[in-house]
Amino acid sequence: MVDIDIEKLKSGDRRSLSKAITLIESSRPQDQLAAQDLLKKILPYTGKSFRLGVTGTPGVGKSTFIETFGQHVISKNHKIAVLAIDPSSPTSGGSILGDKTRMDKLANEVNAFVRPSPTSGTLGGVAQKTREAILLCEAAGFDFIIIETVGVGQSEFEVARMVDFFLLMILPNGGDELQGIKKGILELADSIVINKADGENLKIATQTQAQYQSALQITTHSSFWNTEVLLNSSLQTKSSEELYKLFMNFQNLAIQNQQWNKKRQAQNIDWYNSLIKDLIFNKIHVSKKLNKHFNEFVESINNSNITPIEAAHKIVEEIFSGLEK
Ligand SMILES: Nc1nc2c(ncn2[C@@H]2O[C@H](COP(=O)(O)OP(=O)(O)OP(=O)(O)O)[C@@H](O)[C@H]2O)c(=O)[nH]1
Ligand SMILES: [Mg+2]
Repeated sequence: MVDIDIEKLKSGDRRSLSKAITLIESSRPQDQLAAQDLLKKILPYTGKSFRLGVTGTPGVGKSTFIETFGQHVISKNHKIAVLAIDPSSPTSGGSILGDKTRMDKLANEVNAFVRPSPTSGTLGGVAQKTREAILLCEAAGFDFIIIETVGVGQSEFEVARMVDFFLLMILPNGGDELQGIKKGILELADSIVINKADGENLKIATQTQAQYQSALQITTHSSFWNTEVLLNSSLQTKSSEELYKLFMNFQNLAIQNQQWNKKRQAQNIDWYNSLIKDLIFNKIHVSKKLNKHFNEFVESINNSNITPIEAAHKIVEEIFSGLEK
């Protein structure tokens, strides 16, 4: 069994932090118990960070941005942790390596911790584990946390629900404006960055910026913050300072407007709710009897012998039957 030295973890030891994240990602029942115990113990030391989510299509330049920006953040006396969520990695296998190689310099910094995406199949899903990993990084003294996610499946939405600031990266693309942007994502973005705004791309990036600016006018956002469309190039360090100022300004405004803690509280309750759903679902599969009935219902649904709604009611009733009296 993995044994985590909490004092070492709190002192910022990256090996202990790595081990702790491996523990929470483990699906072995005894590891899960140890993980819950660990999270309980470190909880008082969490919360003191800026949590930034970065999303965008593959190749938009997320990792390159984090590599450059991360080093800038370190120069501002922060300790930075980067966690990646890659829902496509189990099949493509490519992006994990990509993340590693494109954050080489950052990963070698003493005040940085870079962790690639966990393999899927972890209980409760990759995104849930990332929430726990955020807490572990905070307990280890990392006060600037970046979650990188490819815009695949639901991962963007899940990341938006666990960060303070959600950054959407877009490629300069004059022709097919707003294409491929999932419904609801623009509303979630606290900033939109048109990336690779350099060299020959600059002109088209400016056009793309204008398109998104007008698209934003018809979306609703929070009361205290104005979502802007910015240009970025990771080839220039000037961009890093501008974005850093933007994030710190957001934090100050959110605190002044009593929105900083409010958002985190809402995210915690949201997390709590989705955990309950996950845990109930897991219960079905750890119980031999329930699992058998569950699979029988799957067959019955396939054979049109029962409706999905009836089957779901039956399973849920079975789970709670012992508690009713
Ligand atoms: N010109 C220019 N190229 C960039 C910039 N940022 C990234 N690139 C290039 O774009 C390519 C993809 O960059 P990544 O940072 O790996 O993109 P990503 O979004 O992390 O990609 P995935 O992790 O695969 O989703 C690389 O070849 C980078 O060198 C930029 O600001 N300007
Ligand atoms: Mg990447």
